[in-house]
Amino acid sequence: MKEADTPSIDGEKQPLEQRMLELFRGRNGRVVSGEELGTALKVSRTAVWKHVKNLLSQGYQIESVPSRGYRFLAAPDVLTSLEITSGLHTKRIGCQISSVRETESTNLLAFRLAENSAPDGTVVIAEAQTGGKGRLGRHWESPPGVNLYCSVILRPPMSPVRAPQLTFLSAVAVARAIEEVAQLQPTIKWPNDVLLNGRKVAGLLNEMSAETDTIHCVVLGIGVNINMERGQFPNDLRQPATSLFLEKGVSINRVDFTKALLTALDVLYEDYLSHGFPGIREEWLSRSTIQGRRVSVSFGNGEMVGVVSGVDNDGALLITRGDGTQDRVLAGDVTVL
Ligand code: BT5
Repeated sequence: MKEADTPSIDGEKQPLEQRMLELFRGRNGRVVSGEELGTALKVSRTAVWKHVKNLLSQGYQIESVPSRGYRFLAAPDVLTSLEITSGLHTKRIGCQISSVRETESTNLLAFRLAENSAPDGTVVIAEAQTGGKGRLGRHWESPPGVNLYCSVILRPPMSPVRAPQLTFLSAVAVARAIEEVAQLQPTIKWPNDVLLNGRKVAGLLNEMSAETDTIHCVVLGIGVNINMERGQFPNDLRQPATSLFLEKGVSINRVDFTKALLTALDVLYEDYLSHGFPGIREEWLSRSTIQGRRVSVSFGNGEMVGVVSGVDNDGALLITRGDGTQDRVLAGDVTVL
């Protein structure tokens, strides 16, 4: 599971090992003989052992019981494509999953895969990022083994001007996954923060490759702090941050969270392709903390103060100023006053 020079989907051996895992799991910890595995998977007993060794090298705990076979003990707490694909029933999102131990940024890796024709719905996941990206060249803290760093390649057949709507789609998907897996109530702050009790638990960085009227691909970059502990956050964050673990008080299974997120993205993306933005905008607004609030928005070289009166069809924030005039803001940082 190392990142190759030319990125590729790490799935060649996967279907067989996936079926092997499913067989083991169906036995609930009982011993399965090598012969039975070989017959079910249509491979020799030597090949069975080779695949068991592969699973062991990925951190699965499988006991060899002399003269009887193998007993599955536990799956590793790692975000491998093997673990995530097992039991994932999505139509498009996660049709291919590439998981790596470490990369500079999953968004960069996703663009490299997209250049090599990775299909709509391809997902890239890393256990750690050495150069995780926020917006405007900012850094995203990405320690190994505790969080989720993923990027989803989308190729929606639509005009590039609609691409900002997909940030709303990913924010709603993250919020739904948090509710489902951690039973917590997140809120969303325009344009790309998901918060728990006012602290940032997830950030979104959507990037696009496009020509005037055609999208080549949009990469939805999603970082969620899952089991990050207080001491793992740097002191100089722009706003208070948290993790699902810190809010909930118990650690959250990262594989379950990732599956819930990919499922939510899949449902929302299908809905978006068939019915457009209105449903997503409505859900986003219902989860937003800034509707009707007086805010200051800073962007590039300026600042604007006013009351948030909504979000338009392009995903722009609508700000009503003191004199009643309305402005549209497409990018910036919002502070509630
Ligand atoms: C974001 O930017 O919130 C977008 C973050 C996107 C990260 C994902 S991870 C997978 C994919 N691959 C990437 O390389 N990126 C995406 P922004 O709104 O600019 O917020 C960045 C600011 O959040 C930083 O300047 C810090 O102050 C703060 N920050 C950094 N790491 C954080 C963390 N883990 N949790 C909360 N806040 C953090």
